[in-house]
Amino acid sequence: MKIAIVCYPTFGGSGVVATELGLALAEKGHEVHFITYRQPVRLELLSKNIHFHQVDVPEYPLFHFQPYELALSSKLVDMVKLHQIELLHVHYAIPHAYAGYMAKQMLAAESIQIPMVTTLHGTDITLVGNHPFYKPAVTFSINNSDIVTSVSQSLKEDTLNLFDIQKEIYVVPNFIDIPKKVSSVSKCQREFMAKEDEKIITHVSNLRPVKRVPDVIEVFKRIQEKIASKLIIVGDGPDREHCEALVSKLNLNEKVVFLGNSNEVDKILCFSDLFILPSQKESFGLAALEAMASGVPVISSNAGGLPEVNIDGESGFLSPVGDVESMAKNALKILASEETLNSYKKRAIEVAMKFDTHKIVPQYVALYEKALTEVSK
Ligand code: GMT
Repeated sequence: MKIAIVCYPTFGGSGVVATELGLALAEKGHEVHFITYRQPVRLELLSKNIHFHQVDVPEYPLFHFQPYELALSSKLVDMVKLHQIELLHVHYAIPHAYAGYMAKQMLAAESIQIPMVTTLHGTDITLVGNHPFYKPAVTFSINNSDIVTSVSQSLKEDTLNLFDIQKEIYVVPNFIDIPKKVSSVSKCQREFMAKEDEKIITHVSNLRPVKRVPDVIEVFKRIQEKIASKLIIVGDGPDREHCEALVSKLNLNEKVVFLGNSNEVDKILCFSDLFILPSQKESFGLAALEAMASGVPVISSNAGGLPEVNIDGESGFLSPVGDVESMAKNALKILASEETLNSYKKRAIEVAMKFDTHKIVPQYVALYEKALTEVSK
């Protein structure tokens, strides 16, 4: 199959999932064309089956806002024709499903029928897409996609509750190539980060308010009162300054490290003992799955799709949003002894295996085939 993938190329779960999907499809022999404004972060190698086409939006002083959707839909039309692409898979409804629909219509006018699969990732539905400014366009784009998928059952339910949806929504969870991940780090260099007797607690996110990073710090404060430990915060975003100030206020400067954005998350997870994800909302929680796949148990909130990923009492624990006392108590339960920690680590990998690439990617391929059959009828 020749597939175009449209996504956000920056740090963030939806872009990561789209990129990993493209890589997995290419490995299976499909021809994958990434179409976006920058080469996706995790797309390091272009190969025979992987292509990248950059969407440029020329700056024109008359425009207060540069029209990215227009440039994207035109680029999609050109690339579909040039490379005989058979299917569009757009990740994140705004504005990708909208631009994809326009491209479909322009191509139909030239008698080229191409199906569009739209994958909903979370914030496109629960935070941004639900805003009255966008809602009619998001509803329209979902209803006019040939296939709609969501990354969790919880996100499917949110979508049906928040929008007037006439389409079937297929749940296809996020995934990770677990064997590849495990073999990607040969030696955990934990001595760079902590003393031998210290535990390493990690958080990875875009440090937006929805991630509740101050809760991570509050939970850590309670952990380090009982167990020698360090906290590593990976990622960057609007809450960083506020969180740095909180760390100073709580006198934790010696024990908390802000690493900023990193391409070495696997190396960091390799020497982590516990992962904290206390989000307000989380359609899936790819960061939690990545931690689990590296054998790191997860202390998380029970928001959105997190209970579908982090299984309470097995791969870690769930607590109500904002309940830092319960999160700290659960963390201490896991860290109680080496033996307990190791059993949670082992179970975290076992739970993560449900989301291995080789189990999930065939579900997308089956939906592509369904879309292609339906469009050719
Ligand atoms: O979490 C974010 O703010 C980034 C966002 C994105 O678009 O990348 O993540 C969403 O999609 C991820 C991949 O499907 C999910 O794992 C995240 O749970 C989801 N974030 C939220 O729902 C807040």
